[in-house]
Formats: sequence, structure tokens, C-alpha cells
Amino acid sequence: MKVTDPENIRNVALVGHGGAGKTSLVSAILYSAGAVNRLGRVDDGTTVTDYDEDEIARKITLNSALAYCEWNKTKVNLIDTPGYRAFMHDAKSVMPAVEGVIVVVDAVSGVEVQTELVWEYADEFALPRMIVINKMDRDRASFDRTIQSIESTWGRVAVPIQIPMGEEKDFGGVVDLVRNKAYRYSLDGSGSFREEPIPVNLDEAARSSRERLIEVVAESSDSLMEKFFDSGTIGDEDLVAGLTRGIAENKVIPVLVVSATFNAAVRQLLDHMVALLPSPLQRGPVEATDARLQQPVSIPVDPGGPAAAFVFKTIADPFAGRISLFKVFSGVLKSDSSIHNVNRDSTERLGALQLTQGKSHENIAEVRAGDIGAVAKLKDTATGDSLADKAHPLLFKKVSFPEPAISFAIEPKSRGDEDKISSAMAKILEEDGSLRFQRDPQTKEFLLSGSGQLHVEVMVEKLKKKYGVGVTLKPPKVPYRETITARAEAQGRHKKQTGGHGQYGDCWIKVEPLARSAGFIFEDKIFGGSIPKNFIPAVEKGIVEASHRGFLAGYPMVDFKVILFDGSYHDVDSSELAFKIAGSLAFKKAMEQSKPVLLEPVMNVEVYAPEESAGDLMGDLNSRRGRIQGMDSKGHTQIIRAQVPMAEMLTYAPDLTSMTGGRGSFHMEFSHYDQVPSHIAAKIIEERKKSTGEETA
Ligand SMILES: Nc1nc2c(ncn2[C@@H]2O[C@H](COP(=O)(O)OP(=O)(O)O)[C@@H](O)[C@H]2O)c(=O)[nH]1
Ligand SMILES: [Mg+2]
Repeated sequence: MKVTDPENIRNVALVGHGGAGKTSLVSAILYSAGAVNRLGRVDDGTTVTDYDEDEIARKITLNSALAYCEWNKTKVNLIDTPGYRAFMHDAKSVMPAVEGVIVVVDAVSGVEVQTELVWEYADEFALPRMIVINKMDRDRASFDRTIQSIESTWGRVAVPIQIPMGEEKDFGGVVDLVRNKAYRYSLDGSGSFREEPIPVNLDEAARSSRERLIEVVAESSDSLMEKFFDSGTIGDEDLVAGLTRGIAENKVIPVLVVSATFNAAVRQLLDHMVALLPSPLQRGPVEATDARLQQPVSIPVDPGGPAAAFVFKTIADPFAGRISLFKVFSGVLKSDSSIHNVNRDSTERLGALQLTQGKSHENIAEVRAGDIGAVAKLKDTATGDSLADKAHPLLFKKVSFPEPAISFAIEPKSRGDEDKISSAMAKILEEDGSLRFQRDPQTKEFLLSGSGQLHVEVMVEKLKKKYGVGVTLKPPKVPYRETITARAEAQGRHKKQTGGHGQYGDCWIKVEPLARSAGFIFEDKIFGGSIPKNFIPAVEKGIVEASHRGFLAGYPMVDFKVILFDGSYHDVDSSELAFKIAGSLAFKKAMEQSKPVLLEPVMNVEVYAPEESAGDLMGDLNSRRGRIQGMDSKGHTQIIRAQVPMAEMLTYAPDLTSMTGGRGSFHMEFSHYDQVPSHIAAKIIEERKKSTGEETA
């Protein structure tokens, strides 16, 4: 494979709701570009990017996966991502590696829940994007309806640059509004097409859609707007240049149409991806922190610069070992060389660097700035780590994940497998930064926490299939949290004079409640050095550690702010440890006055059941402290939507079975945290105290 420079690369993630056709589309793109020699299909388990045996069995994407092709002299790296709620963290984790995303929308269902979530991810990383309406061939596919759904969600900036020729079984290709041409496809999957004049029946639609496109592009720039007002339109060259700039600045979001299954209009999609999405070079410098100077720096994407890369994904394979996927932001990474792991301050030996096509790998000599590569068997590099030239230790920002929403206790099926569980879980955790695995210090149970029940179940299967450890899942534990409801002020003073060296730390803090899911904020308002700068992180650390242990019932304290505003120190006796203790003392005192309460996770629940049981089911959900949000029917199935505290749903599966004679099913996912009613909170606190005995500091 020839060396690729940053201007000839596109790094693109395909994102969207589960089932929209991302995996199918990646396979169609790879086939159309000649990177693979057959059109992979999800239903046959032959796609390039859903290669894991669990993915093939379930026919859904569980892991982000990397593939590549070459098109118009450009290397296109494609990252297929999951679209199911419980795995969305893996879609988010690849965002630092790309300069653009393709949001795939189903032509039948329009914009769905996870489509909006991936849009938020793209917003968070300010990524340019394209929308691709897929499944134009399906029964009930509608371009107009899908456009309405897109416009009502994201506004007029989402504008078609293609319109379909026909819909449902008559779908036969696209009219391209940028080129003013029609492309008719043979629908045998071969991807062959011919260029033809715009069909007469679409002439009017094409003209008005093109006018709209010109308007939206003109609105995205002042100079184009002037030209537009002067002459009533803008020229073709201005249109392409304006579109490209508008996309880069997120002021224009082009909408395209395809059918992945029939491999139709995929080549035009590839043309536009390469022409309209930015290269790493066009996207510009990358933000990083110089670890030595502790200063933000802006790194140009330059193969001539110092080597710097970011590991955005780890795939643990019990046979091949650990495979790290990395994006090179600067310089060149070379096979058989060494590099510095900046997070761990250690040296990593790089073996053979690889190009990745789904599950297959090909060795290459080097990976240059702007490109993505893989390497096996790094010693101690995990997802989110930065690898860099030792003389230029650059740290790139890790992706943040929401805290897990659901926890299960897991138990080995055979006695003595405890050690095996721990070592296998350690490998699984390297792959998936959104999982948590710990041993409950009180109950000694192993707790596995993830973003949904399916997430945890898939991990249990992985333990069994890949690592040969069978475990049983026990009912989930409710991950309660604590928070405060009032402001307070307190002093924490730690002073000990024992013989020689004493200990002295003293701090004054204010605490304030924050909005739900705002997390923790620490504000340093020390003026005049009443606490020396170098001890302030210790105060914060003391507070953070104490807050993890909670106050009421040992659950982590969240959504509050601490302002450190005063204190005192001793020239000889002050130390980090003394200030850390002072911080934790101040925290505990502040808690006594800040009216702490318990928070519980509330779930979005969808119940599917025969119409006749709907009344009973709603009554039952009410008795579980549920709030009914709405009802829908599909055929004879009633769908009930409700928000119910997780604590009330632990035994729902068997109860639903008995209420519906086995004909009901349900699905739930985390929605938000809410305050536990006080009479219930009292019981939880009581029980927790009983189970932990006198073990409170
Ligand atoms: N009719 C039709 N079905 C499609 C198309 N693209 C994908 N599918 C089907 O939709 C289902 C989900 O596709 P998949 O690629 O796994 O979606 P993903 O979850 O977004 O990756 C599979 O059964 C595909 O065969 C398409 O263009 N037309
Ligand atoms: Mg998929």
C-alpha cells in the first residue's frame, strides 16, 4: 500500500439508529470501491465490519469496526458503529478519529431516538456531517416524509443534494442536484449504472430542489449571499466551493439517498464523501496538552512533525492478543520502533503496524499523520491513551462516557473461577471504557455495570465464549446516588503534633447543589495564598474521595459544587496528606448541614402486550411508582410507555409473564436520576446501615 498524505485521506464514521443500514452501507461502499470482492450482507453474516461471532448471531453491530477503500486517489477510512442504545458509547469513542460523520437514516422510519443521540456526539466534536437516507427501495419508503422528519429535527440547513428516481420497488437511482445529472442503477447489486438526462417527470422537482440548495448554500456565507442577491443565483463553481465550506463549518448538511442492499447510488455517495468532507489537513490543527509544560497546544496535522497518536479503541482477542486502533495526529508511526505512552509515562514497543479491513489485517511499514492504523500486543496501552515522541509528550483528550446505568452481580458457575473472572474482565475493560467491574467491599460480590441489560448480557457471553468462564447473572443492584439540596459552609482542620514532624491542614469550603447530571465542580477561590497553590489539588482530592463514599448510605455523591475560599497552613507541618484529610473533614461537616438526599435511576420502559391486558398492566405500572407517558397500538399489540424507578423493575420480567400469559415483553433503558421519596429513602438507608454494620468511619 502506498504512502498516503493527509490531504488524500478521509476519515468517516457511519452513525445512526440501529437497523438503519450502516453496516450494510459500509459493505456496499467497500464493494463499490473494489476493496472487497463481494457485497457482504448482514442477513447472511458476511459483512466486513460485523465479523464478531456474536454480531453475526444477533445480526446487530456490537462494536465499532474499521475498514478502508481507495476512491478517486483518496484513502477513505470507514468506521462502522453500533446504533443500539446499550452500545452507543462505542460510537462516541471513535469521534476523535474522524473528520466527518455520515448519519444514516432509514427511509421508512425517519429520524429515530439514537439518530438524535449521534447528532449530539457530532455536535460535541463539532464534526462536519452528511445525512444519507438509506433503504429507498423498501416498502413504505418515502423521501418526502423522511425529509420532513429531518427538517423538523435539524432545520433547513439539512438540504438534499440528490433526489431519488422512484421509491419503494420502483427506486432506480438518483438525480444529482450539484451535477444536474441522473444516474440509473441496475438493481442486481453489481453497482453498475448509466448516466442519463434528468427524467421529464422529475424536471420540476429537480429544478425547485436545486434552487433550494442554492439558497441554503448562499445563506451560509456573506460573499455568496451578495452574489445571490445581485444575480439571483450562484455559479456551479461557487456552489461546490460554498457547499464544501458550508459543510466544514456545519452550516450546510447535505442529504443523499441510497439503497445499500441494492448497492444503488453508492458510487455517487463515495464521490461526494471525497469531494465534500474535509481531509485531516483541511480540518486543521488538533487540540492537545503538552504534558511537560501542562499547557494547551495546537498540533498541525503534519507528517513532518513529532510523532503523536491517540488510541481510540482496543479490541481484545484471546488469540491475537490486544489490538489497538490509533489515529496519528502528527508525524509518522513506524513498525518495529518505540514510542512513549504519555498517560503512563512508559515506553511501548511497536511491532508490525497494520491496515485493518474488518477482521483481516495487513502489515505496513508506517502510518502517517491524518491516517488510522492498528497495532497488536501493546504492553500497557489502553483506550484513550496518547502515544508520542518522548521529547514532545502530547496528551489528547479522552472521550467521556456517562456512568453505567445498570449493575448486575455476577457469580462464577464453577467454584474457584474467581481469578479467571478477574483476569478476563481486565481484558474486556480495556476494550470498553463504559463498563465498570468491581468487587463490592461489603458484600464481596462481583458487580458488572454497563449501559443497559443487553450490554451486560453480551459481556457475559463474551466471558464464556472467548475466555471460557461461565457466570450467572443475579438481579441488578440499584445504583443509588446521593446529592445535596441546600447550601452550606464548613471548615475542615487537621492538626496533629506528635513528637517531631506534625501535620497541619486547614480549609474552608462552601457547597452548593447543582442541576441533575451536572456532576461535580470544584472552584478554587483562594486569594492571597491562605492555602499554597500546590496543596489545593490535595484538598480537592480529599473532597472527591470522601464524596465517592457518600454520606447518607455510602452511595457516591453527585451534582454539587464545592468552592474552596479560605484556609491556613503551617510552614513546616503542612503536607499534601494533611490537606487531603482537611478536605475530607470539611466535606463531612458540610454534608451535615446541606440536607443530603438519595437519588434513584428512573427507567424509560416500553411494554408490548395484547390489548386486553393493557388495563392491568397500567395499574401494575402505577403501583410500581410509574408514570405513564403514552400508549400506541401496532396491530393487536399495545405499546405502553412509562417512566418507572429502576428499583421497582427488578422483578418485572416474571411478573409480566404471569400478567400476560407469556405474551408480553418489555424493554427498558436508563432515563434520568430522580429524588427517592423520603419514606422509601429511610428504608434504603436503614438497610444499608444494617448490611455494613458498624463499618462507618
Ligand atoms: N430493503 C433494504 N434493507 C436494507 C437496506 N440496508 C440495510 N437493510 C437491512 O436492514 C437491516 C439492518 O441493516 P444493518 O446494516 O445491520 O443496519 P445497522 O444497524 O445500521 O448497521 C438488515 O436486515 C439489512 O439487510 C436497504 O438499503 N434496503
Ligand atoms: Mg450495524
